[in-house]
Amino acid sequence: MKGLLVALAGGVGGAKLAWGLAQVLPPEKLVIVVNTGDDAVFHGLHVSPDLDTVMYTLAGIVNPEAGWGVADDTTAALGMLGRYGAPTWFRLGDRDLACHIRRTELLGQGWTLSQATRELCLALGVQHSIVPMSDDSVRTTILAEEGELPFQVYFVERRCEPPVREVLYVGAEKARPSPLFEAALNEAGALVFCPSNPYLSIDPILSLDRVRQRIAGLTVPRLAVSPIVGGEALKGPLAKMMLELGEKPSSTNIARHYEGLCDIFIIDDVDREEAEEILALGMPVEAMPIVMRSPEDKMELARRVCALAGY
Ligand code: FO1
Repeated sequence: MKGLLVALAGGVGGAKLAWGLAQVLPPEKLVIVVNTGDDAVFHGLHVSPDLDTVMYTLAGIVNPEAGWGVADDTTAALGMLGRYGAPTWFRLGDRDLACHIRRTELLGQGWTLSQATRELCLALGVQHSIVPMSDDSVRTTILAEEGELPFQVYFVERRCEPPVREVLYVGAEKARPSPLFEAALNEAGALVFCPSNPYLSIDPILSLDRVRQRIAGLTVPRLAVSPIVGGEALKGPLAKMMLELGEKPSSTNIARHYEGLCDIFIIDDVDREEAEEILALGMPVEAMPIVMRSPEDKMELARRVCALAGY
């Protein structure tokens, strides 16, 4: 009997593959471990953007245009908050706000983030396990030329414009993986790095106490799907960030990032010419269409990932 397929995810690209995997694998075979380095407090509410993006996507209520937030949401509450003088650059919709209010209430009653996430997911009918990477606080912080910026300030308020010098994961070295992440690592039959931004979504997970060593020591198939296609990021600031950090945006450089942690590297057909260089890093390469536009694209990529992982 195969163990769990453990998917590491964050952001919109990660949520898309997570959705595909959830169509292909039953709930008892899949654990989606999600970045919480992006979490922030707005209007006194604990917002977990990446957890919510995966939860809304699996629940079928995500805003399809943005890839985050709830479909057909309105912003009446945000409008009123603005009238009261609160900052409104972080666009929290009315339906979305309910999630943050409920989460904040549960956390205030002593629930862990893992417990609160399970409660919210069950309420939305999500059967698959969506697990925060940690119940402890980790805050991704951008060290820009002008100084340190909290992640959402950099990402949303400043639209990823400040050039990045370094990405910090404040609190990560002391943060323990969540109990279900820990258990999933013990029972893993395969590990998948979703096509998420390595710096913003995957590295916060890898920087948790002993997680990188645990993944380096896994003997089950470990696969990564490149978030770069033809030198461009599928979404978000990854290509710009790579240039600012002194790396050419390419699948090869993403593969280098996962050296020692990944056994099979999946690239898009258009990047086939990079296969040899990636293979030289010790990672066999599989080329296939990895741009997920339709539900069929997501399921097909998930099926191929599962087949390569032996599922
Ligand atoms: N992203 C934006 O670009 N602008 C927003 O105003 C914004 C609001 C927002 C509200 C709730 C939520 O769960 C996510 C939201 N996001 C927004 C997305 C989010 O900040 C990023 O996609 C992730 O943190 C990066 O993975």
